[in-house]
Amino acid sequence: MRGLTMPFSNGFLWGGAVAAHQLEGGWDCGGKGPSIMDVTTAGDVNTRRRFTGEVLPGENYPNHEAIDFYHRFREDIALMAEMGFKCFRTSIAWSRIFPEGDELVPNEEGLKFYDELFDECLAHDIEPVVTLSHFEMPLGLVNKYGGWRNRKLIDLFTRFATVCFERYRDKVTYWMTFNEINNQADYNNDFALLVDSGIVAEPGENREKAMYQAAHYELVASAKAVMIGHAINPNFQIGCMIAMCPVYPATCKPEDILMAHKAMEHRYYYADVHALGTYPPNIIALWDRKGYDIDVTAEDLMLLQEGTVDYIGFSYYMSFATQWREENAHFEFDETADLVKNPFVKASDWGWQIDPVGLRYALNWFTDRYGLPLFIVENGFGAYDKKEADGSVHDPYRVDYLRAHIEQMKLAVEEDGVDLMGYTPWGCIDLVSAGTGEMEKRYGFIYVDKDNQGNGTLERSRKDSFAWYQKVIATNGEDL
Ligand code: BGP
Repeated sequence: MRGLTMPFSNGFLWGGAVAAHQLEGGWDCGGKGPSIMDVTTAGDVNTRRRFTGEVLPGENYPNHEAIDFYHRFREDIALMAEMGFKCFRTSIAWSRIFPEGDELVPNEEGLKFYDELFDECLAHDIEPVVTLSHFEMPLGLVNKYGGWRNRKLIDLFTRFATVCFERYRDKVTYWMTFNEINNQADYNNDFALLVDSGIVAEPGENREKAMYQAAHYELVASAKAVMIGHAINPNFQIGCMIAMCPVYPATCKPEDILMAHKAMEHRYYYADVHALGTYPPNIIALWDRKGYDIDVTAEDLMLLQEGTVDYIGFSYYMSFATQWREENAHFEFDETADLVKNPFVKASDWGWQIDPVGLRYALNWFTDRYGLPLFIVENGFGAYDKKEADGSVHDPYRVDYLRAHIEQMKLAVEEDGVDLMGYTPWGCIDLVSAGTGEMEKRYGFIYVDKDNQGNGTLERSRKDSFAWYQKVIATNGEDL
């Protein structure tokens, strides 16, 4: 039994998280093929990025070089080790392994890169935590197959997953299948649909239906991957990855309460399928009401039941609030139309509402619903940092954010009995923002000298938060 003064177990996975396309660079090195992110431009604080489908001259593609982790990972892993990381969450770039996505034979040079990376982690006693698909499917799969609209993707993904599981069976124990699979619940958003499903919506296409179909194929592919992974190594822990933004009702008006409930169903049914192995009745009812004939076979349903996940990985940055609109007869949640500002919380420069208590709420919500171990695989504060003349970066706002969230995490474990496996703050080293493509939306403990235009030496340095997080890990979360 854990004592009350020690909320986190000895094996608690303190670490940090990144994703291949946001830090590796080397976009055409080592036989890698282009991914969807390699043909997506930078945006800015107000805009999402734009998919151009090919590399156009004169455009800024921030992922091409990113922070050049591909060539500098040894130096970076040494810094993570200095902070005391127990684990490091990254992803495998699918198009390093299968450059076009549908080859029969994987690219050995790509596989070798991850061998070296994982070996480097293990040499420092850092456990790699690996996401198979993090926003960057091979572009070839979008061009040839229409992305996850196509059932063939299930086999292509499981081929990729099998190769990774077999190759790294003795190096990696913790896996996740699809990063933030539920972002596509916001299907009117081009970027969300692209990065989750590789869908570039055609004019007049029913985006909602396309999303449900694509997500179904992904959920089946994930279930198959879980089964394959467990057969390859029964010790594998294979989780899903959910973007958790709890949706609160703006008031206690009954319709607002119901609206928030419906919004939660809409955003998180993906987790139900991953964890419980079945579709909740509200989704089936919605498909019926709208006449959506989704391709779901009896075999699919069996696979979903057999391939449920071992744990719930999730990101938590912010909470949402919603209010019912009278014209919304079916209580359908639309992230553009139905979000309202929460007057009780502050927001970051990018408008992300800062709500540490929401993390405790999320931990409780997942636990009550699924009873599975939880892993907070992203959390963090994107902010503008200023490098002083002497090279230091003072980022007390980042420490404040993380401290407040860890405090809530502690309460969830101590007072609510949540089974928490680990905590990996996002962007532990500055990297390219997924949403905007900016470098200057920084999350790191490690500063990287590069700006939004791509200028800078790429030199790494320690921010104030570096020493703070080092202390947090050394004291197993006691000294915040
Ligand atoms: C999550 C993604 C990450 C990431 C993070 C921060 O949605 O899984 O890839 O980047 O959010 O978002 P952003 O980079 O847009 O600030």
